[in-house]
Amino acid sequence: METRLRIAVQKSGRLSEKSLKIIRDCGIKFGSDSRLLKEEADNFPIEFLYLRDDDIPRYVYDGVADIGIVGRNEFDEQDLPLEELKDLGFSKCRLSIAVPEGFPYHGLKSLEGLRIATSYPGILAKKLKEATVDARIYEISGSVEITPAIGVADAICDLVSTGATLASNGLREVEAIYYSTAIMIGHPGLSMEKRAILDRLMLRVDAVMRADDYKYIMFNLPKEHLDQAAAIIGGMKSPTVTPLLDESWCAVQSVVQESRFWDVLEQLKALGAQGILVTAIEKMAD
Ligand code: PRT
Ligand code: ZN
Repeated sequence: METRLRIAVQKSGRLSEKSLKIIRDCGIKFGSDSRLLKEEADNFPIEFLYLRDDDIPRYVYDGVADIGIVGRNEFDEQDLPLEELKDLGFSKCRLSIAVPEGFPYHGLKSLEGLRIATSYPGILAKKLKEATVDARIYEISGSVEITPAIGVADAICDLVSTGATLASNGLREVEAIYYSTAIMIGHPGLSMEKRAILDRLMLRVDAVMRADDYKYIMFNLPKEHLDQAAAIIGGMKSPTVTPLLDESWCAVQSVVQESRFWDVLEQLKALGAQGILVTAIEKMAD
């Protein structure tokens, strides 16, 4: 039987769609029928296990799955000896302390002796210990944000992305203690065959992620400004330069980091660049 790498992804929730998208962007075809527990890809030796996110680190640890995609928060909370393969960057959130409106908060010390409700007792306890704050941690698996109102806790420590949930429960976010994104984790003792499949997958994941970080840019420029333009663009390689009929001009093509894109565009305009075209890059490998 052909060896397949087994990847655990969240069955349904905040991580599901983006986890599957990144695999699909790698050119791997599958049905993604989330009613299934297990599914094989058509054109790559991997199979999917659709699970609850909380269960993913454990399944990878036990070797039921070989790799998995999970929030860093879940991975650190469970603190299992797994390999972190890649930060995938999506599903950003933070774990924050929030208190009822009117609570006088002046740093973690304000929580001394109080009750804090959270689903992340491990991460919170570590942070409180570092700050030498002695508080009582109430572990709660869901709806942490309602606990102050019903008198169960004085403050909470919960995941936040927009902050809307806290606001609608009359809570104020006072301190972020931890930041999370989705990560790919792996079983540390994969067989040689599985490791080889993983390497092939990671090459593709890297190419997809790198492409997302860059734009392809093309423009015409007076030749005399070519050196300055190359310096502005920076990047991995010198740009591709093509002569134009008008000999005092040339056409330039290059890749530009997404984060610097607007800056670069303005500076090129100021140099006299014309006909600037920008396109997304689908894949990019070294
Ligand atoms: O059913 P299953 O157990 O698989 O899913 P789940 O309900 O436990 O997890 P899910 O899908 O809610 O979250 C999965 C992962 O997404 C988390 O482990 C985080 O890594 C990440 N993530 C990103 C978030 C959020 N953003 C987030 N905002 N997880 C939860 N929230 C919750 C938060 O707990 C709070 O209730 O959303 C609410 C706050 O959101 P805002 O936008 O109002 O601030
Ligand atoms: Zn969960």
